[in-house]
Amino acid sequence: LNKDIMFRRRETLASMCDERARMLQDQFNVSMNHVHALAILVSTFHHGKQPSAIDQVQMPIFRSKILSSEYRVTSVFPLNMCGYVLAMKINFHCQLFGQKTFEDYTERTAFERPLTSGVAYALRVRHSEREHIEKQYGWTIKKMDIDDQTLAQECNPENFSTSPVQDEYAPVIFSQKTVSHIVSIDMMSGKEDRENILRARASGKGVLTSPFKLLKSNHLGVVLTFAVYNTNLPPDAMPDERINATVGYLGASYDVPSLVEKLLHQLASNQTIIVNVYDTTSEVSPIKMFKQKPPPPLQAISAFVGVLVITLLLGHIFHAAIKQIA
Ligand code: WA2
Repeated sequence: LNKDIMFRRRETLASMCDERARMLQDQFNVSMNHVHALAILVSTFHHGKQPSAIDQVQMPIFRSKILSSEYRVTSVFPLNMCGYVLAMKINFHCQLFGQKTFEDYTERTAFERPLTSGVAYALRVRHSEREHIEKQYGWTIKKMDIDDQTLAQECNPENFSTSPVQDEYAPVIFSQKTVSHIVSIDMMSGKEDRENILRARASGKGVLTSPFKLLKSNHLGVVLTFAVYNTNLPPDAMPDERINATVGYLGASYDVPSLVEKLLHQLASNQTIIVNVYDTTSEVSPIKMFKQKPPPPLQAISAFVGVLVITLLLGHIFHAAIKQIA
C-alpha cells in the first residue's frame, strides 16, 4: 500500500514538474520576444529619428514638477532668447519625456513580459561624449561598486560613486519604474552586465547572464540583453559591423524568487509542494537559485506531495525539471 502511494505521488510530481517546466519555457520565450521588440522600438523611435520621436509612441502628460530640472540643464547653453527656448524644448523632449514615455509604455506592456522584474535602456557613450550626455541628462555616470551591506539598504543612484574615466560607458537613460534605481549607472561597470553587453552587440542575439545578485533586491537573478543598432543590420552582418552600429542596450532582469512565486501562484492547486530551483549549467557546481523554506508541520498537510526541483540550463533556458519525494 505504501509503495502504491509513493508511486502515485511520484506520478503527480512528475506531471507537476513537466507542467511547470513547460510553462517557464513558454513564458520565457514570450518575455524574450517582447524585450526584443522593445529594442527595435527604441531603435526606430529614439535613434531612427532626429530629434527622438520616442514620445510619439504615446503622448506624455505635462508635469510642471519637471520644469525646474529642465531649467538647470538648459542653462548651460549660452544662447540668445530664441536659442534658449529651442535648447529647452530639445532637452525637455529627449531627457524627460523620453524617460516618462518609456516608463509609461513599459509599465502598460508589463503583461507582455510575464517573468521579468523590469526593463531598462542603457545608452552607448564614448568618453568623448560623456560630458555632453551628463549635462543633457543632469546626472553623472555612476559606477556599480557597492558592497553587500549597502546593497541590502536603499539602493539610490546617488549612493553610487562617479565613474572613473573609461573608453566607453553604458549608463541607463530609460527604465521601467520597477528598476528606476539603475538610471545613470554604467552597466559596463558590472562584470555580468558588461559581459552580456559585449556578447549582445557582437552577436545581434538576445544573451543571458549567469545567475548573480541583482542590485537593490539582492536576489539571485539573470539579465537578458539585446543590442540596439542605428541601422537595420542583415542577419549575416559581421561582429565588427555590429559593434560599430551599436547605439545602446535594452535589458530585462529576471528575479528568481519572484519568478517562482508568480509561477506557483498561477499554478496553485490543491497539492502542496516545495519548489527549489538550481542552475545546473555547470554540472560540477550547480548554483542554488531558490530554496523555499518548508512550512513547519509538513507531514500534517495531507495534500503534500513532495519537493519539486526545477533545474535551469542557461545554455538551453529552463531546459529540464527533475523531482524528489520528501
Ligand atoms: N537590471 C536590473 N537590475 C540589475 C541589473 C540590471 N541590468 N544589473 C544588476 N542589477 C539595461 O543590458 C542592459 C540591466 C542591464 C540592461
